[in-house]
Amino acid sequence: MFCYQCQEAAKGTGCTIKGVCGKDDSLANLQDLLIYTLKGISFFSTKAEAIGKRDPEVDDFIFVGLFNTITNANFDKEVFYNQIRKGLELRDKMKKVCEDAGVKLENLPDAATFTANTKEEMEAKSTAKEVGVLATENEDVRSLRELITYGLKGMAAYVEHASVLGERKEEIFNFMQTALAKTLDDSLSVEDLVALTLETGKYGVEGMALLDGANTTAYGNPEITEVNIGVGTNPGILISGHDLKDLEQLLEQTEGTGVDVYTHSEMLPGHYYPAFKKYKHFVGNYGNAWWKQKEEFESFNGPVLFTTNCIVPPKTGAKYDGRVFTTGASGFPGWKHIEADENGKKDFSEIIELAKKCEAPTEIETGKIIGGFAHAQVFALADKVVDAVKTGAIKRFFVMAGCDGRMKSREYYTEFAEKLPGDTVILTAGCAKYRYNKLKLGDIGGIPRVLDAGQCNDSYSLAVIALKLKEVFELNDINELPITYNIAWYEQKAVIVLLALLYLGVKDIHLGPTLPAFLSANVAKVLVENFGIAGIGEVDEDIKLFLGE
Ligand code: FSO
Ligand code: SF4
Repeated sequence: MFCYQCQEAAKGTGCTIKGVCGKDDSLANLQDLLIYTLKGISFFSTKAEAIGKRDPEVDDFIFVGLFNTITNANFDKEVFYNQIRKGLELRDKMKKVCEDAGVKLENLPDAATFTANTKEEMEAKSTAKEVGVLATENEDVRSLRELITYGLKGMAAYVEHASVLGERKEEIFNFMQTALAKTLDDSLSVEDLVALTLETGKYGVEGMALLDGANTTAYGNPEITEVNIGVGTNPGILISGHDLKDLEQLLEQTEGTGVDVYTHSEMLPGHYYPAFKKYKHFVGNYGNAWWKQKEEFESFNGPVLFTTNCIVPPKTGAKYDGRVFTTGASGFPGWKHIEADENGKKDFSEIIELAKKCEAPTEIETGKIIGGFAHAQVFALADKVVDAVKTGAIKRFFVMAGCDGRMKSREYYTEFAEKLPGDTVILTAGCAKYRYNKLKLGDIGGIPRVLDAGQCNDSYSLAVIALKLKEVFELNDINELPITYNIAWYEQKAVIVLLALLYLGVKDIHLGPTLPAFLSANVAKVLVENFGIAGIGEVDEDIKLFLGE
């Protein structure tokens, strides 16, 4: 195996024996083979699309397949055998569509022609040199191909969530397939791939906008909300991940059953949506970011439902092992996976029955956290915010969106938030917020000093807010605003958020706790020279630097 797609890549270069995430060698290889299969499908589907013969089944298959391979999403090898088998059938179907339409097919790459019918054949192929990341010998081309692929993975997650809510955009699907096919094309230069990287950011913005529209149309605009972090006396179900449709169905099905619902990690922003406020049994948020789950699932006492990524493999004998369920793109061997029926309906009754037999959660903290500052809510407060900037009550905003993770070096973000002067405001989204959302940082004239827009995809809101401020202050460039970007990353959704910000013209983003292992020296140089991307340093020095002191 060779994997360097997330921030925890071993030794800062790549996992080669076993993933720090818990993914083993053969699972990593199968994930590579699935991506390789998706590229093969895209080779034909882009040609079919060009002659007006697109197939929505391909769109779905591509985004689900990409999503399956996001860090911590799916550890179930059976899922990958199945996906590769289905993918090869779909690839050959699209090949036939091209042939029947008389499309000239020549110089077919191996991804478009290989066969693997049995699990053994798939495993053998998955270790072949041409399949993995290291198949691309030129380090810069490899770096850019992977940067694009990881961006597409993040984009895939967002369009999948939008799609279950009925919002789809062919233009985005076409781009995803075109970009995948281009990663097979040896004739593209480094410059071509840099351009494709920025185009990936463009479609990242579109994907996040699509999901924002889907979420807010279905559930209303997030609004200022106090979320309880203590517990009640009923047994509960803990829901994690990002899929709001799953949250909706779980809330509907648990109503009146005596079972409460709590959010974990990235599902916290579910509380900010008006549509979910009517559920009295939607009690609060339990715990912190994804990586604390080993302890927190134990003390939660009830069942857990994973709707997307962020699974940490349990320790052998973990008390909660028998009460975890997955759905959507997530999966783990031995944990029951709940499928949707043909109408998208999921039956959570088994989880609810199990919950009834469990004890209520053990309280691990008490109090409230505040959030719900997505674009509409911030626009509603615009006068107040603009006034505070004009009077100097707010000197600077710090966008600290992104991810949390288990590395000790992430303590930087807590210290950074604590040491920021009182006339600064943190804008956040994603699970990065857990590093400082329970600190008592106070407010500025009623505006909390930490404004949480929501999930990682709601970083889109932060961009919309920045663009609005640029307009209000009549500036020519988004970079003239008093906003500093100090972003934490972990997995591939953060990659698409980063590419989206670059596409929007945001400069001088600081990225930590470490720079991606998949950036070659030359690609990193391009990002530094053109966009001012930098890492992080020591808290005190960084704050001085950002405040221009
Ligand atoms: Fe995972 Fe966090 Fe939202 Fe990231 S919980 S790490 S960018 O924020 O994706 O899923
Ligand atoms: Fe390593 Fe991250 Fe890849 Fe897991 S996803 S194998 S931790 S680089």
